Amino acid sequence: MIADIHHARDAALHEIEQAPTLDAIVALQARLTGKRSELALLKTGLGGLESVDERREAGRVLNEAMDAVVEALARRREALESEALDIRLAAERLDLTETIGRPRRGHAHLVTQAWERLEDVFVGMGFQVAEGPEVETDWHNFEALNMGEGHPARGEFDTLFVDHVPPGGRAGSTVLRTHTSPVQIRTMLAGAPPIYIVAPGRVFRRDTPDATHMPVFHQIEGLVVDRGISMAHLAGTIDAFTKAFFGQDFSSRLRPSYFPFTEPSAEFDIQLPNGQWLELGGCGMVHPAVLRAGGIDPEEWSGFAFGFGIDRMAVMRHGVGDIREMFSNDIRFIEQF
Ligand code: FA5
Repeated sequence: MIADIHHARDAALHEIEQAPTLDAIVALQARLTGKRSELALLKTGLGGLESVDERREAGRVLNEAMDAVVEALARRREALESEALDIRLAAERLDLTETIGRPRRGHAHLVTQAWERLEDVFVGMGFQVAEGPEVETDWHNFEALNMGEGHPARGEFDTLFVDHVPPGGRAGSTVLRTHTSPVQIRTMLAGAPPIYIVAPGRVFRRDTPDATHMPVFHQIEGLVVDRGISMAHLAGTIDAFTKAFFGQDFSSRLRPSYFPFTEPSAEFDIQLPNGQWLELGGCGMVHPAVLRAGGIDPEEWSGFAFGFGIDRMAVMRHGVGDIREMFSNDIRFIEQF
């Protein structure tokens, strides 16, 4: 009897040791510890033993054997559970070192980069940064800039109007600013000369998008008002700026032009190292009527102003073929800069 019990116990322990899965353990538990298990059947045979001592001894060994089986089942279940957990953790593991080792950082948009660099260059030349609103009055955007109502130059700016009538104003007198030049007026009215400011900002025109035009684009305005300012100061400033912003292999030229708010006026072009010319903006000596609109006496003060397209500068600086590329939000393009 004792030998049978040991045999049954050893066979059970061996099976448990070999159990490959948790499901197998569940099945073994029923088979090795249930009512029809070999040990349970041996128990029913206890009554057949002759002496009380023999029965007691066999009963003790049987209980020990059952305890050993139950304990072995628990141990094997625990081992299999921890194995399963390891496997799941390995499968769900995120390799954080992939991002830590090679971080994918974003960067500022090309136009923002150019905008910030322009500010840096001009601040380095002693200018302060000013700003004005994108929704402007007709007066600041046109009238004070020597473009009264019906002035033909207004036709140059394909204006977007805002459906807003200010108190005491008239319909059609609120516009999306067509250029940054109204900041000239706001700056002059806000303080007294000497004035050395640049004003970068977003401007709007009903222009059809093409390789060099966008309906929403960016300009940087410059305004200097001081005693004895001449065209030579303007030319020198633009030359210094061109070299600082684009590099020594870029050159610039001024072409005679016309703007109602400057007299004389010029167009400012720059030349790429490959020889191609691009118009970047307009400039000139601030018109006396504009100084007066800004509350400044033209007999005492003179000044120059310029307004450049920031988007076109970014295009030039990076050799982008088409201005629209910068606003297509194509990550393959944007990531190159
Ligand atoms: C002006 O807007 C004047 N306010 C500039 C100025 C300021 C002259 C101060 C004199 C004194 P213009 O319309 O030419 O000028 O525009 C200036 C520059 O803005 C252009 O040379 C060009 O670089 C850029 N620009 C104009 N229209 C667009 C457009 N649709 N898309 C992108 N850039 C443009």
